[in-house]
Amino acid sequence: MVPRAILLVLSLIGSSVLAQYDNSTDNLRYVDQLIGSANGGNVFAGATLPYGMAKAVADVDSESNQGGFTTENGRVTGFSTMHDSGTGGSPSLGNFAFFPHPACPGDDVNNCVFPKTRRALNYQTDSVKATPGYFGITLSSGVSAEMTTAHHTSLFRFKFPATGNGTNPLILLDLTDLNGSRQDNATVSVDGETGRMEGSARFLPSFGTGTWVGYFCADFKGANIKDNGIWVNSRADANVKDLKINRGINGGALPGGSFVRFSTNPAEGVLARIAVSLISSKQACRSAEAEIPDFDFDTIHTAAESAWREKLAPISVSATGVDASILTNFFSGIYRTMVNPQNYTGENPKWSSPEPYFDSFYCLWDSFRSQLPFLTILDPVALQQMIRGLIDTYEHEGWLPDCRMSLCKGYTQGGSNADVVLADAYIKGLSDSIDWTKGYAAVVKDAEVEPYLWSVEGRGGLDSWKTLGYIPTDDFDYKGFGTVTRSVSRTIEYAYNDFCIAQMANGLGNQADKEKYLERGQNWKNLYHAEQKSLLFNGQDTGFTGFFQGRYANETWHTQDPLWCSSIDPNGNRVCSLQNTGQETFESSLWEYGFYVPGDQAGLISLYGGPAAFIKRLDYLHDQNITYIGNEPSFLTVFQYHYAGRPALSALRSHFYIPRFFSTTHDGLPGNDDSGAMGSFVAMSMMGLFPNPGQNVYLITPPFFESVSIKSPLTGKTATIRNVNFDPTYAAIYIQSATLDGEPYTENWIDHSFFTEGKELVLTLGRNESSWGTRVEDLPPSLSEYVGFGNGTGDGNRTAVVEKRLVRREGMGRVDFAW
Ligand SMILES: *[C@@H]1O[C@H](CO)[C@@H](O)[C@H](O)[C@H]1NC(C)=O
Ligand SMILES: *[C@@H]1O[C@H](CO)[C@@H](O)[C@H](O)[C@H]1NC(C)=O
Ligand SMILES: *[C@@H]1O[C@H](CO)[C@@H](O)[C@H](O)[C@H]1NC(C)=O
Ligand SMILES: *[C@@H]1O[C@H](CO)[C@@H](O)[C@H](O)[C@H]1NC(C)=O
Ligand SMILES: *[C@@H]1O[C@H](CO)[C@@H](O)[C@H](O)[C@H]1NC(C)=O
Ligand SMILES: *[C@@H]1O[C@H](CO)[C@@H](O)[C@H](O)[C@H]1NC(C)=O
Ligand SMILES: *[C@@H]1O[C@H](CO)[C@@H](O)[C@H](O)[C@H]1NC(C)=O
Ligand SMILES: *[C@@H]1O[C@H](CO)[C@@H](O)[C@H](O)[C@H]1NC(C)=O
Ligand SMILES: *[C@@H]1O[C@H](CO)[C@@H](O)[C@H](O)[C@H]1NC(C)=O
Ligand SMILES: CC(=O)N[C@H]1CO[C@H](CO)[C@@H](O)[C@@H]1O
Repeated sequence: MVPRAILLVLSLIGSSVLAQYDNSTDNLRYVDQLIGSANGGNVFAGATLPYGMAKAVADVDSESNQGGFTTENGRVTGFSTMHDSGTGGSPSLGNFAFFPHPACPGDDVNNCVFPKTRRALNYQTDSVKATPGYFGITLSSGVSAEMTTAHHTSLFRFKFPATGNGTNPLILLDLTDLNGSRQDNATVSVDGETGRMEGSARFLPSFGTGTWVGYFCADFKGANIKDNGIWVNSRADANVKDLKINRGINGGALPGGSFVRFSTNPAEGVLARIAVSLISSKQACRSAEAEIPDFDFDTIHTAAESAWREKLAPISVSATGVDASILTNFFSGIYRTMVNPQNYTGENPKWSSPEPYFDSFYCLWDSFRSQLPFLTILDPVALQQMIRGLIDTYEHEGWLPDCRMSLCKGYTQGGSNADVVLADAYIKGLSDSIDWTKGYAAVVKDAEVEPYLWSVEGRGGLDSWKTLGYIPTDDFDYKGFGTVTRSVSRTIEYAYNDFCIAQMANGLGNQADKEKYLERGQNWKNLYHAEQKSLLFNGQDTGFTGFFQGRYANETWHTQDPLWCSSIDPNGNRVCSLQNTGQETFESSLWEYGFYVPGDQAGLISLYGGPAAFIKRLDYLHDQNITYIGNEPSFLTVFQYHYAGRPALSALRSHFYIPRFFSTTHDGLPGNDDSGAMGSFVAMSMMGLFPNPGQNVYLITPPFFESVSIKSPLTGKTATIRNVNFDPTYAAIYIQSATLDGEPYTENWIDHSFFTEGKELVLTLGRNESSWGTRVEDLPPSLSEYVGFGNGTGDGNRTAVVEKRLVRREGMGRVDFAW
């Protein structure tokens, strides 16, 4: 891909220059928003605040315009204010676009091109500039557009070619979204004198049910208004100030909106301010006036930049010796973890509540694995608000969401993974301002009560779950409805969900629930088919026996090839997602789901024949490309070597994937960023502590930097991981020994108190795998005992090990029991 201006700037910052900024907290210069803006990364590349509702960017008509702008094959159709980042499926949001025309031929407003499909223009490739809080681009018409945002409000600066006054530039506003989902009765009214535009329209969510209504308020400044009015299809009229428009009957929404023309063309450009609201256009106007009162572009831009600088400030890395692209990869990944979800506090029309409200959880199935755990470390205040919002959603809508966007219920992909999100925050000690009693009731409801529509909340098949201990392939479920597929992946995700609930029950002192959910947490065992073999598609035996398999209600086995829906499945037409003809595994294979037992890796290792056989199988999964690092179920598999006593292989594997599959080019992501999930994978892998979400466990690998420090925003204490013998060529990536606060440390994992208590972990590296972190007593907690771990280790004194951990965890106030 052609590097954009920002990449050129970064490459100019040579390592000699970098060295003097080693400990600087200005990490912003390493953020490249265009990473993942092409090749299906679907990243939002524009201007926004952290978790901002206003997200301004140029929208293009490329097929993959999910994030609005992409650098591949698109012409600019407008500049809209609401976006999501990294999502798959239909393009999300893209509401209320502006489009600038330098003039209407013959000065006749009807000669300007209004409909989106016809007005699209190419842009000057080298004009694209994207930095935190800013996006700029120049169209082939010569109009340059710059944009910055406050929380609900975008400010655009359009500079028209200097053709002199009298050419009457025009800005139109389009009642549209990216996917043309507008429903009937959208409205816009223009104030003839001031040019203020107010209106609203109803839209469809991009991966969910129902509809939602967005409101806006737009004002203009900097040039004299000549006239204004409304337009429908290709005709416009300055004498008409109010429009109420139908969807139309021909597929896409009938084009319509408003316009304003200017009689002057100042060199400083025309400013267009637009705020959005989900409550009313009056509320949008109030936000606009409060957030951007003076239309002062530079002030708003600087404030946005500062907000981002502050978010990235707690983390600092030593840049010594490492390529600038490593830093860019890291900080850009971190940046993307705070673009979505979006903070819609004060904008929720569905219920009134003093609780915060976040939206664009798109979806928790993606973000529970490392994005939300990462925010527990870097932005716990925000995560706490998100959790409160999720619990409040349960309070008012009856269920925790699995996926939620634009105030609507999104589709559930597997388990009720909000359970993992809540458990993760709970065991890591997130604030008491979270009502954990209610939070616990919410996860228990997921486990106990089947919703009528488990396609969008909770779980299906709960009768079978409670009686048979698995979701049968031919489940008879008359109580609730959803796509009756994915019986294997749902079973093993439900099992982990219950394991997480058991941990919360334990912390809350509910012994009976702890036992009950611990038991259900082992339901994954019911789908283990010990005789199941796996042949490659050429008929050759993979050599592995024993896989999860679908099972009928009569307890006989269903048959799905363990490699179907894997990344080497040669059948490109296989249906593997949420379609009703889908398989028993969601977006992945029996092979990969075969590792998804996060709470009982020791039990799984035994089932697969002990640590050596487990490693062999895990290697095969990666080496044969069965897993696909571009989809989230792969994340944990990179680090699962830790549980088999080979932490060195996790380090090796993470370097296998990064940067090979995650580079700093526009097409540098292996799949949809999924709201920052991929970004968090990169960030946590590179910082050397990867979470097993839902447990108080981070698996230790050497950071990609000589050192990484993170100041806990909650305690103000700074945790540091330092590599001794750091090798920027990454030949020495094996931990030989470690100390924690100066004391020898042999466990290959660490808990969250590392961050909150500001500890120091020093890792001494070498070029060869060592015995560090390999003994049974060094392994992370697991429900079952580790057995078969060879001489002198498997018989370690478990009681002593457990006691040691209990003592260590006292500071947390809540003890998890997972061993
Ligand atoms: C931080 O960087 C500055 C400038 O290079 C240097 O003078 C200072 O000693 C560094 N501070 C620490 C704590 O490393
Ligand atoms: C157009 O008019 C505005 C306001 O009178 C003035 O500031 C600007 O310089 C003029 N632009 C040109 C290109 O003449
Ligand atoms: C549009 O307005 C009509 C007439 O008031 C009403 O019947 C219809 O339900 C409205 N449709 C939408 C999507 O708001
Ligand atoms: C979310 O928005 C509310 C209301 O504007 C604000 O009070 C809160 O601090 C915001 N949360 C975050 C994490 O920015
Ligand atoms: C079990 O159920 C499956 C699916 O309905 C059916 O094909 C199979 O014949 C049944 N087997 C027995 C032994 O009942
Ligand atoms: C796996 O994929 C990589 C490219 O991503 C390729 O180089 C390698 O040969 C593949 N391995 C197998 C066994 O197909
Ligand atoms: C370390 O590994 C290298 C090859 O990677 C090998 O040549 C060397 O002998 C090893 N050193 C030790 C001490 O095992
Ligand atoms: C354990 O030690 C015995 C005797 O030294 C040896 O034969 C066996 O292979 C060892 N087992 C493992 C798993 O290392
Ligand atoms: C194991 O450790 C516990 C706690 O330190 C101790 O009470 C017990 O005696 C030990 N057992 C053996 C067999 O050494
Ligand atoms: C009206 C419209 O553009 N609909 C599109 C929404 O997105 C889906 C998936 O990308 C398309 O299939 C629709 O055509």
